[in-house]
Amino acid sequence: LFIFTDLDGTLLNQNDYRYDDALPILEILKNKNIPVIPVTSKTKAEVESLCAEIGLNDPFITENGSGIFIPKDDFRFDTTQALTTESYNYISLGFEYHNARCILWEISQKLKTDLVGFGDLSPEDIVNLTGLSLNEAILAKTRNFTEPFLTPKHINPSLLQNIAQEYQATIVVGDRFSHLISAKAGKGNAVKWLLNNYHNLEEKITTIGLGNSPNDISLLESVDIPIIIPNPDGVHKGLKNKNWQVAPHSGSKGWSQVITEIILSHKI
Ligand code: 2M8
Repeated sequence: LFIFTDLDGTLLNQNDYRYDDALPILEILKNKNIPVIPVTSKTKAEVESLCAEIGLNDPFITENGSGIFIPKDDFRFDTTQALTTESYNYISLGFEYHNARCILWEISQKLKTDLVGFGDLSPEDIVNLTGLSLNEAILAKTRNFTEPFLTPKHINPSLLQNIAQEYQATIVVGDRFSHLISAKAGKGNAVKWLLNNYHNLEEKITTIGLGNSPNDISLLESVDIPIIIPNPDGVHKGLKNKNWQVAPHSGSKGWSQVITEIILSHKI
C-alpha cells in the first residue's frame, strides 16, 4: 500500500495548516511501513521542514509534480536516471524557476495584464495572502521549478491555458493561487514516475490518493483509491463532478478518518 497525499487543505488544514488530528494514524502507518508520499504545490524547502516536523521519511513530490525527491538511503526506487543533491536522488519534470518566471511574464505581455507571481511578492505579502508564518513564507518563495500567481479575475481560464501551451507550459489551480508549471510535470505524471520506477514491480501495490483542489485531479486519476478531502465550506467546485469518495471532514481530521477506516477495518 502506498499513500500519495496533497498537503495544503488535505493532510494540513486549509486555514491554519495544522495536522495534529492526523498524528495518531501517521504513527500507525509508520509502524506498518506504509509510505506516505507528499504530492504538493509546496517547495522542497517547505516540504523538508514539514517532514522533519511530522516525522515523514518517504520520497516526496514538490511544486505540482515538478520535483521527485528520493532520500539517498531509500533503495526502493530505480534512481539511475536521477540527479543528486546532498541528501536526495531527484528527478526533474519541471522548468527551471527562472524560465517559469519568464514564461509568466511573456503571457502577461500577450494578455496585456499584470500577472503577479510569488517572485513579485515580498515574504510579508505572502504572509498576508496565505496565513503562513514569515519563515514559512520565505521557504515558499524558495522555488525551484514553478511560479504560483494570483488568479486574474477578468481573464478567461481557457485563454490563459491556450497561451501557456505555446510555451510547453500549463496552468493548474490550487487552493489560493494558480501555478505555471511545465506541461511535462503535473502531480499525476510524478506519481506515475514513482510507481513505474518502484523496484518491486511484480508485487501489486494498492495506491490511495488524497486531494482537495483541481490541481489534485491528475493525482487522484493515477491511483486505485481516490479520496476527496472537502474544504471547510464543502467540496471544491472543480471536483464536484467527480464520482470519488469524499471524506467526512475537511483537513487533517477528514484525512485521519478515511485512512483510519481503511487501515483498521482491514479493507486493504
Ligand atoms: C501555494 O500553494 C497552494 C496549494 O494549493 C495554493 O495554490 O494555494 C504554494 O505556492 C505553496 O508553496 C505555499 O506554501 C502555499 C501557501 O498557501 O501556496
